[in-house]
Amino acid sequence: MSGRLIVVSNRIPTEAEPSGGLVVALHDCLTARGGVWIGTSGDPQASPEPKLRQIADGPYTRMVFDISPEEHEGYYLGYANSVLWPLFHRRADLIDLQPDFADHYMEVNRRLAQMLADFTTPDDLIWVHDYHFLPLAALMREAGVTARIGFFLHIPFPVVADIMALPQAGDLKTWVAEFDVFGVQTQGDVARVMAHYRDDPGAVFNTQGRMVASDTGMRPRHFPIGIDAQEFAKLAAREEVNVQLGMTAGQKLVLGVDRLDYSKGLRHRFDGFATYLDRRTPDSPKATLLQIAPPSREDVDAYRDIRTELEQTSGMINGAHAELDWTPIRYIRRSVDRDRLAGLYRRADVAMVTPLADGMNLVAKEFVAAQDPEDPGVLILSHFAGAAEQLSDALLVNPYDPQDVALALEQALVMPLDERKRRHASLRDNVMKENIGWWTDRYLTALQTAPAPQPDLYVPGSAA
Ligand code: ADQ
Repeated sequence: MSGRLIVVSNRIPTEAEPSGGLVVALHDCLTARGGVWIGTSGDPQASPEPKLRQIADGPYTRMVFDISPEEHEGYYLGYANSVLWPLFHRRADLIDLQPDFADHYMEVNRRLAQMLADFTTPDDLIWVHDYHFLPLAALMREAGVTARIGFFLHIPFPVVADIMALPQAGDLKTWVAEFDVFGVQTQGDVARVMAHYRDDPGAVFNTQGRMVASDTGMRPRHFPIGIDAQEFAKLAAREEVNVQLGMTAGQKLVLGVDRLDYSKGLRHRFDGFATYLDRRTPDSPKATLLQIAPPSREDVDAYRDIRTELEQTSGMINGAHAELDWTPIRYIRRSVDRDRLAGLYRRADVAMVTPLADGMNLVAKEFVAAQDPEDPGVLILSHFAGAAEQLSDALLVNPYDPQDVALALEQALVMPLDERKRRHASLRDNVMKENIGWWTDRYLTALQTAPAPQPDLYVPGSAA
């Protein structure tokens, strides 16, 4: 590759040696290839200058740009997290449509597009991450960028009916089509991207049924994101000894680990666990659900109520079922550091990963990597997590149905060792092979070998 790799994401790591799966993967990839990582500074400025500022140099360069406090409200809290996030997670009922949200979103993207046009050369490879920057390729093309531009969507792509709730539904077609590679997590996402163009004479489908937006040649492709599984497995084996939970012998540990977000289905999970408790017989194992869920995005209205709702629900369930030596639900709002988390995964008998919608869900993969292959725990996984496409040997559940969740929990808690080992071996095989290095290489190869960008903008509804 002759040009530089340029990664764009809303946040960029500020520490010299960053932690966390995706961030580490991009850090390693940029360290090996050289390049630039660009994101917002996280420090809103009254009058942001249209300039990229270098904040660190080394094997690769980190650059930031400022946004104003109003743009933080409108672009980040508003359009990205109060419109696109709920819409893409099948919660169109939660979207908050305010006209200045879209204006600020476009303004931030337009300013960044111009900064990138001034900064990049035609040989560079530009890799844009996530829903904060959907219009970036279209705006960069307008600003004269001819380099290859790829996109990766970390969250699910919505169904057409939900997209219609977006006032910019037509624009979304152009935004997506202008990327040379539009990467999504799953085959289901690819199908939903294609459905978005199905009735559009401006889009054509090749003989394999793959979509090619006529003017641009863009292809949606799936790239299921992975984790650094080897590393995580080592960490978990080392840390298990440090986990002290104060549980009595014979009690089983059921673990939930999530950001506090309505898409993660926590209240439904508690309902499923309560149904398990209601169905218990005297012989059933005593299980404690340890749910770790630190609050996130508390500035967004839709996030404030979940916390209270969960505290009330867990309080009611404990009130009905707790005994002197047993608290059925332990709900922890503090964040847990990575080492401890790895040890907890290893110690857990069951993990409940039951989102109502999720691009992938890395917790499911971390749990699998952390298990002792000779005595593994059981993964209960929602059909609606992207990870379900790869991890089909988990116990797959419908998170909306508390009976289904309770039955899976009963099955998991008494599953014989040979079945646990068989299921885990298959899951582990996938998590180890399709790891984060595999994902980065696969994506960048696709972008490097994508057909050269076409100069014309895709116009929805216009036949080629
Ligand atoms: P997230 O919604 O943040 O990411 P997820 O993939 O579940 O979701 O987790 C990200 C990371 O945060 C994991 O490494 C996990 O260990 C950590 N984490 C989560 N809860 C934690 C807690 N309570 N304490 C400490 N650490 C915690 C988005 C998409 C996902 C997609 C990822 C990557 O929403 O669907 O899998 O990007 O593409």
